Amino acid sequence: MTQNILVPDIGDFKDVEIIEILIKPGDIISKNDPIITIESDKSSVEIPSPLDGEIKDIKVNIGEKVSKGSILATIQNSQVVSQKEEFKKETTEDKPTQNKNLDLDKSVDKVKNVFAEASSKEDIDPLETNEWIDSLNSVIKGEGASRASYLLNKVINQAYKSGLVLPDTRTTPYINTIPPEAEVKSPGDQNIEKRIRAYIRWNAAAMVVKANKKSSELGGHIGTFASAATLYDVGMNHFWRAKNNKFGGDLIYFQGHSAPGVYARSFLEGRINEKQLNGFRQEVEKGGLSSYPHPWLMPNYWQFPTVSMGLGPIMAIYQARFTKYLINRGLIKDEGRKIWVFLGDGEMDEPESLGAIGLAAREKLDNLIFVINCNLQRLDGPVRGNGKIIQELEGSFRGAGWNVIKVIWGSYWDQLLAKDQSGLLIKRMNECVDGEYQAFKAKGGAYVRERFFGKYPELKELVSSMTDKDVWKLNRGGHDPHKVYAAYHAAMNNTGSPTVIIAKTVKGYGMGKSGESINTTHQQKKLDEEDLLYYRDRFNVPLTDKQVKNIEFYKPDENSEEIKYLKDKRLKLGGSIPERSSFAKSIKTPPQDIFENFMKSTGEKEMSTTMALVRMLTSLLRDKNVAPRLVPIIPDEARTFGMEGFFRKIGIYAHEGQKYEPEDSEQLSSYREDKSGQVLEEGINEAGAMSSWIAAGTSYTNHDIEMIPIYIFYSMFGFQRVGDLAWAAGDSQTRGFLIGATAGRTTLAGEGLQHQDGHSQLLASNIPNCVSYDPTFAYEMAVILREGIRRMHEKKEKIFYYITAMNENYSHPEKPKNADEGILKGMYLFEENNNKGKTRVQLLGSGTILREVIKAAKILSKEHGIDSDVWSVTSFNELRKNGMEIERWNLLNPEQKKKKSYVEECLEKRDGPVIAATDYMRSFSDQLRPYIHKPFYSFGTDGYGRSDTRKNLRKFFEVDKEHIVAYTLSALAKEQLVGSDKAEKAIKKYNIDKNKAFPTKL
Ligand SMILES: Cc1ncc(C[n+]2csc(CCOP(=O)(O)OP(=O)(O)O)c2C)c(N)n1
Ligand SMILES: [Mg+2]
Repeated sequence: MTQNILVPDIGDFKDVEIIEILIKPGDIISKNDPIITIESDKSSVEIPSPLDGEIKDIKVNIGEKVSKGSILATIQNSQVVSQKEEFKKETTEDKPTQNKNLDLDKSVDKVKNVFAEASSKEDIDPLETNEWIDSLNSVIKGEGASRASYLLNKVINQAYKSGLVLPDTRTTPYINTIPPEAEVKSPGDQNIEKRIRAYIRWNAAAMVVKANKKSSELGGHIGTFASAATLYDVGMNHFWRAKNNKFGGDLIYFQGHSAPGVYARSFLEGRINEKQLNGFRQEVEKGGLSSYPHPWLMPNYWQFPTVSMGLGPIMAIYQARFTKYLINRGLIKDEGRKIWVFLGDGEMDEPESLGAIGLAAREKLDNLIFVINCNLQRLDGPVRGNGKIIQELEGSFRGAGWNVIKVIWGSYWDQLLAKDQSGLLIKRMNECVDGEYQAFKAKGGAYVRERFFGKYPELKELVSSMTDKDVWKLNRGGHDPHKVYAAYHAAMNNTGSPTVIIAKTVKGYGMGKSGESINTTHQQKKLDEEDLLYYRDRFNVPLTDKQVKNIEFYKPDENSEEIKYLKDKRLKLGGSIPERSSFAKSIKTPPQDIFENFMKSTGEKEMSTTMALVRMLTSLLRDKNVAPRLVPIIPDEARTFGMEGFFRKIGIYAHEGQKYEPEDSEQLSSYREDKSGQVLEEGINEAGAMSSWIAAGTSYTNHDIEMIPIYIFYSMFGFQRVGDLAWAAGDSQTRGFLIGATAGRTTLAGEGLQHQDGHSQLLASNIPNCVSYDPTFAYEMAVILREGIRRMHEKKEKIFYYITAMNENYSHPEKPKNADEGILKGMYLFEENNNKGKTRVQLLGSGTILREVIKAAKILSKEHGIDSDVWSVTSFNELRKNGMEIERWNLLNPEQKKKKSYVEECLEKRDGPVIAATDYMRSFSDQLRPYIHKPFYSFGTDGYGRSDTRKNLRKFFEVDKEHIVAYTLSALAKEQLVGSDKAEKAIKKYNIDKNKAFPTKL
């Protein structure tokens, strides 16, 4: 049966132009294949075929206007499926997953005891209290933990119904989450592991001390790794699986300043040699080691730059989410890989650290494990002297929906806790604040006996048979490999939520008076002989006094038990960690003609470069190589940029699919969420979106699949907002596009000061491997975009692209002949104005202001008899880079024939002074000054933006055509190429107020 294909509901739009017809009679098409592209003044969108079949007739032509219900074509079909039915089909498939964690019976059944609470003054009937506790104990014993939890929840719900004010349950008592009876035991040989750990500790400290012997400028940290050694070792020996040809590998985000410990282990593994250790923090000569994890500097080793505190956690959360995205889109296998993230307790104060934990829980990222090393100290002093950081973090993470595992006390405490029938021990543990806990570890066993246990006679009695040394030995959980193993094991097996392990440790563990648990620990990088001898003895490192004094590294023989053990463990876990590699295949660059349409003039038709870009993306989605790899990332601005058509077309990623029928389900750009959706709609969250972009742009190494992330944002909320993440992206060798949309100080007219960006290009220029462009015309954008794909995703260059896109609609000319090379290098001759042929000027412009320059050139020519060459400068930043490099070469080769920068090549044979104008600060175009050996004037939008019309704003910032004309005449007068009266006249004619203050002062 032949049916009509109609224009579906396209929202508020009417009389929308057809810009592309993608089918012809006789084509056999499938349901949802795009058939026609329509474009309003804001966005373009493809109309999909509602059914499978053969196209019979096309009823419309390009340029024709259509509205809802217009007939587009006829099709001979099989079956029409209504959108509603489809929706139902999709949602019924996705049942919510069950939280398997509720099934605690197996482990908790073993718990013999529920710790008694200490009686307090408020307890008016302790006997009754005990009865309740006994009842609970007997349910746990007889019927298991699930039943006990069920009953308690019922009781609590009943209490809420009765209007009771219940106590705060964000936190649990200050004890380990996993009771000793439920701990899974480590299969490791603890004696060997202890020795290995001791050698790693020694070498980590030695490399810092040695570097600082050379020069105290080099710096480094000892105390951090000293506190975290066990946390890393247990992971390395038992949990972290490396990437190899059978498995994708776990991803480990190491805490930045614990790097010496990571190198020290690699040294024992034979991956790093002594010379390299001696080159710690000395990277200028080849072969040194980076201060911190920097993939840029150690590209085969480090994977994640973490040292800027707070970036590790947010990037890791989005890494875990992106891993699930790739799995749900069917691009990689689900191999149960985990993302482990090591963090300092001080670091958790960074807003970025906690800022995305809600997302991790909401998206059920059970592939994510945070380990927070709570050594209770940061750089200056205690993290929470007056409180308890562990409890605070527990509350935040539990509140957000994470699986929280506290590892507070080491095994030596187990017996004491078991013996304590009064509940006073937990009471004391709960009431002490971190400032006290820190002092306990700084001041020794006698002090702990007196200040901790001494508060209650019962507790003092509890430890009466222990020596001070024994009391001192009561260890913290994060230093106990058994406790750490049990926690890691539980984290590995948790499903349905992310896990955070909050481990209590001692900063500078083992450093003694030189730096154990004292406020200055963080800064300790020099140990004198006595300190070193103490450290050696503390961990039994088999070095002679002389070797210690020489600060020698210690590495046992290759055939030693320790080295064999350590290597065997890594072999069983699949290889080395950390290691950075990539086996991703290149993506073939789309053919030249994919952007053919954009090379032609748009005639009367006006559009913004943002619209043009979105159309290009739509074309890319038709390229079979590129389409599945595109990752459009948007922070709640799809409609601003005319991208809402993507929702229906490729879907919004949602790990649980869509559980509701969207309000606009009948519309062409309906808000369609899908488990295999392609768009990452991040909400109002630029830091998160940027983290997603980094995850996608490093997918080639972390997941061995090349992806093309395109993150589109208000340019003002780009580098300015998330500059440090952009820096980390460069370090990570992220490949992909950042699109600063609504760019320019005067194009986003009404939005005012906070929205109008006149500097993002300059911020982009700070990042060495960021290639940036400010195109004006659709064909420029097209050439740049295609080349970006070629350089990054086919040729795998270590660069990323920043392109500004505008929201001002205007018509676009045809691409001038042979412009491609210049577009990519940064400038090309757009047009020449040859009229009178006497006086000439070189006019440079970019972005929307190039159009003012073009208009100014016409005025200069027609009204003032000044000829000009108009240059479209697509990238002042790229030209600057080229200029610097050539200038340097020339200075270094004084006897050689001088090379010419590209700017020089373009301008040297052209007459007249050079005038540049952009929608950015003057420093943007000023970058070319050293390479232009002619009088040079730059005009820009220095100062705060403000609301007004584009015309008024350009006048205010003096970058409109009138100012360009007047200033050009004045510049020519200065060069004595025209009379100064001409310039004066123009200033009067255009009502330019000479007394107006410079815009930065307004
Ligand atoms: C954004 C940022 N600000 C400041 C620093 C400097 N810094 C490095 S380590 C550190 C203290 C870290 O304390 P914590 O997170 O508790 O780690 P610990 O060394 O105690 O394990 C500071 C302030 C940094 N690296 N990054
Ligand atoms: Mg700390």
